[in-house]
Amino acid sequence: FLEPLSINALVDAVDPLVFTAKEDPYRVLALDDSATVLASIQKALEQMPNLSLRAIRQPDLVLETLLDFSPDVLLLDFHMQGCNGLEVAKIIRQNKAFESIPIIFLTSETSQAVQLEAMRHGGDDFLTKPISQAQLVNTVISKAERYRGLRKLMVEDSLTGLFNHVKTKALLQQALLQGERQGLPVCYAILDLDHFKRVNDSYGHTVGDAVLKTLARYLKQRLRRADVVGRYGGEEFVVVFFDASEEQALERLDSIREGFSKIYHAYDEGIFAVTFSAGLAHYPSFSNMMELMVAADNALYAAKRAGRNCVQL
Ligand code: GH3
Ligand code: MG
Ligand code: MG
Ligand code: MG
Repeated sequence: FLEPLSINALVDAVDPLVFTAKEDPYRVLALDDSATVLASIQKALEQMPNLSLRAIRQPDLVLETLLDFSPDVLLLDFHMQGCNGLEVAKIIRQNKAFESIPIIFLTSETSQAVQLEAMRHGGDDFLTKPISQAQLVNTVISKAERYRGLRKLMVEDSLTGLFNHVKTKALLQQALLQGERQGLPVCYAILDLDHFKRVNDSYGHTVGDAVLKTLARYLKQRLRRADVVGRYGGEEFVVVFFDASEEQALERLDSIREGFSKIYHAYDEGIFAVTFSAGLAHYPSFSNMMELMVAADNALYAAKRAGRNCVQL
């Protein structure tokens, strides 16, 4: 009979960095016309290992730097030569991509009226100069944390922590563009659990959910960093294999299929196993995203008809 694998051992083996990206420091953009102020900000923030700072002095660089650097928080000088921080904030907020980035004004204004005005124009907080190092660090980190959390919610599936449907599609598109630019193949797979309705009916929905989480963890564990794993919906998952030939992707996915089928899942009264079927399609054999997705779907359907627990091209 099959050797049961310990689910706990499996879970422990998962690299926690793959998706939570803890190594990715919070990015802080500072715009101030004073080199002295920027130097003191740098001095305060450089002691923090989880912060990465970019400092600029010209307001007209702010939009391109926001795009390029993708900061988690913006420190914005209130009074600049020939330019007002409020105006800069308004321009930033007009841009859909930056409508919720935290903006912290740096100001020597202590008047409440001015501070209220700043908040009304899209400021999230302000720090009064001279700024204490501790206050700067605390404010930056708390705002950046919150913003990262919000951004995560928008791209993550809450049950499994995998990328959600919307983000998965965006990442597939990105992988195809990159594949095209670099002349590299990309494979796209759609996975669907076999007879999953029966799992729910026999063991309950909560146990079904636990199976979905286990598959998510197992996929993350078995795939490379360059690959994308998402939950496409219900009990369907997708994988994007970057720079993988059809043979390579097929071999890896089939090995994952086999490995997963040997994991035992627990319910109140015992253990059981679950399998999945998968369809795989290859770029550039299918050269646009819609064609690639339809081809993978057809292959999945063929895998189901062929008896399930298999991968088809
Ligand atoms: P097949 O092998 O043909 O795919 O059979 P199936 O029963 O897996 O397929 P079907 O599409 O008929 O049913 C999918 C089931 O997956 C329906 C639903 O009960 C279950 N399901 C979908 N989303 C979730 C979820 O988030 N949690 C749980 N526990 N079950 C889910
Ligand atoms: Mg100034
Ligand atoms: Mg399904
Ligand atoms: Mg199914």
